[in-house]
Amino acid sequence: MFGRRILGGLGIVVYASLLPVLSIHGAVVDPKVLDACSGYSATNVKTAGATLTADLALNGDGCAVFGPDVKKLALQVVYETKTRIHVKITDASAARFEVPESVLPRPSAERGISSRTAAIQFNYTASPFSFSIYRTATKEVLFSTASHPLIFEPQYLRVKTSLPTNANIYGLGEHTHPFRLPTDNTTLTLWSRDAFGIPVGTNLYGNHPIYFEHRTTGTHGVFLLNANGMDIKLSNVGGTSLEYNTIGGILDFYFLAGSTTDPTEVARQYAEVVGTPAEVPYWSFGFHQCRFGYNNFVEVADVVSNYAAVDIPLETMWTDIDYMDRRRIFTVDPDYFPMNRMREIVDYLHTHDQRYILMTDPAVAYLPGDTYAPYNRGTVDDIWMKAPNGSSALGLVWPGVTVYPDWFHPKIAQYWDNEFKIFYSPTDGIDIDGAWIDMNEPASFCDLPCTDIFEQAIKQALPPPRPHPPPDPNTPIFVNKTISKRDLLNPPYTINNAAATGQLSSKTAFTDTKHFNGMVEYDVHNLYGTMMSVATHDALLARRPGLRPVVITRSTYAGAGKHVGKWLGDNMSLWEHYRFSIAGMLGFASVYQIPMVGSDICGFGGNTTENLCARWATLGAFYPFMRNHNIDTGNPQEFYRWESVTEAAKNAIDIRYRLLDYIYTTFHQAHIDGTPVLNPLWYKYPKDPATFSIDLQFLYGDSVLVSPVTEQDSTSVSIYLPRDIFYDFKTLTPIRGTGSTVQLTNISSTEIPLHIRGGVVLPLRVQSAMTTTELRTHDFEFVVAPGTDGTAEGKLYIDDGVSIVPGSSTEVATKFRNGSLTVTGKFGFKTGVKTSRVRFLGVSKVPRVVMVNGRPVAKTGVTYDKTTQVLDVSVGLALAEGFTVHFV
Ligand SMILES: *[C@@H]1O[C@H](CO)[C@@H](O)[C@H](O)[C@H]1NC(C)=O
Ligand SMILES: *[C@@H]1O[C@H](CO)[C@@H](O)[C@H](O)[C@H]1NC(C)=O
Ligand SMILES: *[C@@H]1O[C@H](CO)[C@@H](O)[C@H](O)[C@H]1NC(C)=O
Ligand SMILES: *[C@@H]1O[C@H](CO)[C@@H](O)[C@H](O)[C@H]1NC(C)=O
Ligand SMILES: *[C@@H]1O[C@H](CO)[C@@H](O)[C@H](O)[C@H]1NC(C)=O
Ligand SMILES: *[C@@H]1O[C@H](CO)[C@@H](O)[C@H](O)[C@H]1NC(C)=O
Ligand SMILES: *[C@@H]1O[C@H](CO)[C@@H](O)[C@H](O)[C@H]1NC(C)=O
Ligand SMILES: CC(=O)N[C@H]1CO[C@H](CO)[C@@H](O)[C@@H]1O
Repeated sequence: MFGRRILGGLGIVVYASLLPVLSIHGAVVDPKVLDACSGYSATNVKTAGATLTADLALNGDGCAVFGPDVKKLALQVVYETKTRIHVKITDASAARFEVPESVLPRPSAERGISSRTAAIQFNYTASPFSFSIYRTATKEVLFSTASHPLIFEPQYLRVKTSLPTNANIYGLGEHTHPFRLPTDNTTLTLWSRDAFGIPVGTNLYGNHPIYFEHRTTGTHGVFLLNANGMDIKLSNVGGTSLEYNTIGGILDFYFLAGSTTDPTEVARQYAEVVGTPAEVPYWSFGFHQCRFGYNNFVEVADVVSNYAAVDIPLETMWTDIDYMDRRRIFTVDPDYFPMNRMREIVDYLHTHDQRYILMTDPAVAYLPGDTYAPYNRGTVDDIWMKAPNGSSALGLVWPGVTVYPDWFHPKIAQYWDNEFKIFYSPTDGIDIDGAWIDMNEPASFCDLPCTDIFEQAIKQALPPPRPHPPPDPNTPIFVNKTISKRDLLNPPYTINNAAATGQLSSKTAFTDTKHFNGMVEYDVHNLYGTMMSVATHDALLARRPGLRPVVITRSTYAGAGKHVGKWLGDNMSLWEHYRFSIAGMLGFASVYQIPMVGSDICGFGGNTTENLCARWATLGAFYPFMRNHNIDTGNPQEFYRWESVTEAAKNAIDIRYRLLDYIYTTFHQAHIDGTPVLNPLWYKYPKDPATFSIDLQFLYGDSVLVSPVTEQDSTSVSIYLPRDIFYDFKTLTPIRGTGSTVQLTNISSTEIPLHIRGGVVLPLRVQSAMTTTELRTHDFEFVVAPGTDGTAEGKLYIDDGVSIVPGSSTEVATKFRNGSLTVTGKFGFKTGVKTSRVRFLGVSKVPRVVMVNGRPVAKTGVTYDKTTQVLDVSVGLALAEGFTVHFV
């Protein structure tokens, strides 16, 4: 779903992506003007334990580039853990907006930390004030503002650090850029935007001001905890640099030491700040089908039957806004999607171990004096965002003129929970299994200056509003005007917002809109999607207490992964977007701690093709969140529409499902400590510069290398294999990587090249299934793929798959050394399944003897294939205790 404009209701879509990217917005400031500012001087520097404080006084009159410079700042530096330094610079004399703790709780500092034992150090120069962060052991400087003065004005803050030439920078999303960001003149703008198509290099839905920088000497991270609109500029002019330009808030940096050997350390350290991802139910890794444009309940039911007819596993059916009565949330269209028939569909799905998910947008149709209960109840509770004069702030979204829920209102949780309880009631509503939330930037279709929103609703043919609405009966009068010295609509520094006119309020809520707690949209805009995510997560939890909610959102802020998953938004059915999906996904899964992520398979906008859809089905099977979805004006693209796509989907889902416990285990680890679910190659080969920019291959978990064919109608692909041992996933034969590219040819559109990275014991289900419920009844096999040192290790985590606090779990550790696999662990969760066999890869000769638990295995239980070097050993033991398999 997306916020496009339909011109004259004719279904003409404006494809922004097809136009050249023009930088028509954004402040153009000569860097020399900024660098000539005189900055601040540090005085009154005090250190106490792990804390340093200082006053920063403006040198002279400042430079007043975008307003008067703040005269006196307060600096606080805290060594919070051995690997984290928190640097905070605020206005010493006045409170400024900071991201509320309710949205992003701050990590606490560990006790007994001292700068002497920390992995990184804060260093500063008193005048003009600058600071740097360096590695304690090597003195290597990681961040330094030395060449660029600090600028701190009411609506403009600037910090600029020097970087190594052509630095390897990852993160700073959400954007459509290569995973390794180009440092040459790149602006990353953070301002939630309802973006249709794939506007390369523009601001998109979410905001993650975190970057990881990788060097062969180590990987570190920098998180700027600031939610205001900002441009982050990477440049190679006068040496590579990174510059923050933000229009509000404070400078609140977390420096993460990362590690000199393991890049994934920095991911875990970032998780310590923003939280680890929510655990998701096992079923949510099943295959999802969705589209915009299912016209009625019959079509929805047909899709379910059609998938069953061709034996493609369909776990979850979805419906877009089509189901709503005049596109009003919490309603069904009585003629097209009548409640009794919808309930019949949901019942059918549930009795077949399948699930159902519906879209919910935040905007509520503005219908004073009508019988639309969600509007009336919200009005009684007075929970809408407010215009500066105190009346409800209006937006223009799918149902026409709307109001927006204020996620800061103290009654909002009660309101949202109640609406979910009523409409999604298991007894007389739609008993959904998860929620899909969209348009939560929040989006508005009103074109600025938006002087007559009702007229625009008519012009844009959005469901017909009344021409002259009565005023809201509760509109307060004689309300004192908010007095703000800030220009909330058009601040002096213009961030590079790509929305229509480029003004902050373009295509979204007005930035002078007020929240219950007095905060203004100018400051909290970028938090809206995340706050709706939390409210929706909690509303689902209230419906089904104790069970892990599934919420898939479009807009996110740092920390959203603690509550929800995310789809990459409204992409197009283009090869370019198929390729971009990997970089987009790596950002969320490997950096931003939102690993339940995927892009619309086969593409959302435009029409897909058979070849693209087949390839995308195979790539999509390695997205953590696997969903096919498309636009109402596009041709249908369910996998069963073409024979080759049917076969591609079956093949890929077969592999995905057999690997599902492996990825579920990886996800569990991510939930515990933030270990990435997906890995760019450089996370595992940090000393190999050839891996730093690879974003067309990635590791699913730690050990399954995915290398899709990336070009239209091609059957070959050049892949990079680092210096290591790999095993072809299909044949299981060993392949030596030599640190060079390898050409793979004759890859049918129903296949995807996969390799197991040596050093792992993979747990696989022996066979796939039509539902994940059935899958959980199938036995396991362990595939032992030794690394270059001849050893391998693995893990397997199983619980009931749905409970937030599972009563029991099975946690298996596998270890292979010198011909011997030991399987140990605790087996608290009764899986009811067996380990049917163990497959040892890269075994160079027939073993003389094979033993399970010290007893020789009968000849019939052992097979050895000389060509593939695979040794299969039957085990047949219940997965309820440890065992060993040994061969000589
Ligand atoms: C710390 O900063 C001072 C300048 O104030 C500089 O002389 C010194 O080299 C810096 N130390 C490190 C390790 O970067
Ligand atoms: C940087 O990019 C902008 C927008 O594409 C362009 O206008 C500008 O000339 C570029 N600057 C340099 C130094 O290349
Ligand atoms: C409040 O301001 C809005 C525009 O933001 C305007 O449409 C509305 O009529 C005003 N209401 C009152 C009561 O002045
Ligand atoms: C407006 O402000 C004045 C002075 O601060 C105060 O006395 C009055 O109660 C306020 N009115 C409202 C409606 O809040
Ligand atoms: C898709 O193709 C159909 C014809 O098969 C055409 O009518 C439709 O406009 C196309 N849709 C898009 C979004 O390009
Ligand atoms: C390509 O693969 C197919 C099987 O998928 C096989 O029949 C055919 O011989 C192969 N062609 C070449 C040139 O290797
Ligand atoms: C490996 O196993 C062989 C044969 O069982 C034995 O001779 C050798 O000592 C073992 N090596 C190690 C390092 O355990
Ligand atoms: C608006 C947009 O471009 N959305 C997404 C389209 O798809 C690519 C890849 O799937 C994403 O990176 C974009 O964010």
